[in-house]
Amino acid sequence: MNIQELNQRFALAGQLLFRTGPGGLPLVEIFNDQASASICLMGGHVMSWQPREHAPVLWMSGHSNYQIGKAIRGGIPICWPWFGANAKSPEFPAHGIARTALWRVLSTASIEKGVTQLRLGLNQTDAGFSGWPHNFDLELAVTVGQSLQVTLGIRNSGSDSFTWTGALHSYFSVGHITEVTVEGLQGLPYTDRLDPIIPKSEDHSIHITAETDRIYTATEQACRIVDRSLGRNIHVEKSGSRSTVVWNPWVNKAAAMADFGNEEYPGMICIEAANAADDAVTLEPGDEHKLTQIIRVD
Ligand code: TA6
Repeated sequence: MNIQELNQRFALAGQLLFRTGPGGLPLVEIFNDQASASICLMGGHVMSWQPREHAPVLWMSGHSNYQIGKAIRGGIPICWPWFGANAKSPEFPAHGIARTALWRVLSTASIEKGVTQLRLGLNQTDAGFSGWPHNFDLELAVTVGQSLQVTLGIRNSGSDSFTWTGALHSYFSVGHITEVTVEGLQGLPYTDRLDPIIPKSEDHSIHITAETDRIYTATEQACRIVDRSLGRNIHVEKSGSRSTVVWNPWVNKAAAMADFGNEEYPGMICIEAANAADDAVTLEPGDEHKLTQIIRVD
């Protein structure tokens, strides 16, 4: 469906419309009494969310690619059906196939005063990737209001079981990373992906002063990003997720990524609702799993 057909079928007057964005990518623009947001149909990718009376909450690189088949740098990439590199086939795209595929619009709705919901779908035909030979149905529900709720539903629509890992790989905008702490994960074990041999833990909130890439497993704990320079808290709750990933690339890794500005790393932190490593999820035929992240600011 082209933009005109999408608007004819799914636009909501004064609340939701479709337009062509950077690189010619199809975007959904949502603006209601409580917030505004933009979502790219390529990747089912929430690119921005800004509740009224707050500065933008999600971070986006000024150097991101915007073309079909290339991941967008920032917002909320959907990593599925594997998190990180594919262990068996390292030549497969990092973080899976969902974030670079074109998703279908399933529905748009004003679900209560000032809250707008968009539902998108992706199946194995849409994704067109022979390297993942399983029938699946993904459904993404994005609910935009004073909070942002993103739910990825995964259904095994095939006749064989499959095991997946994945994440809602959320990039948050912060004033300066050295003025930020992350509450909620203190005392919990994590794998330091820069030094993965032995599990680590720390008994205080996270304060980032170098490249940080951590996977906390077996936890359903909510997190709070305390941003002293912007004078705000970003609350990150989750369900259907047993892993939380915390990432900042810092100087060298940022410089090594063409779609990440060398001076951009102080302005962001990733807190990801995931199922990674030992938290991989196996779905029998007909099984369904929902992975949800709920974000709010005060
Ligand atoms: O979630 C953290 C991480 O796995 C890092 O290791 C880094 O690779 C980051 O994701 C970004 O991955 P990408 O494939 O989007 O460049």
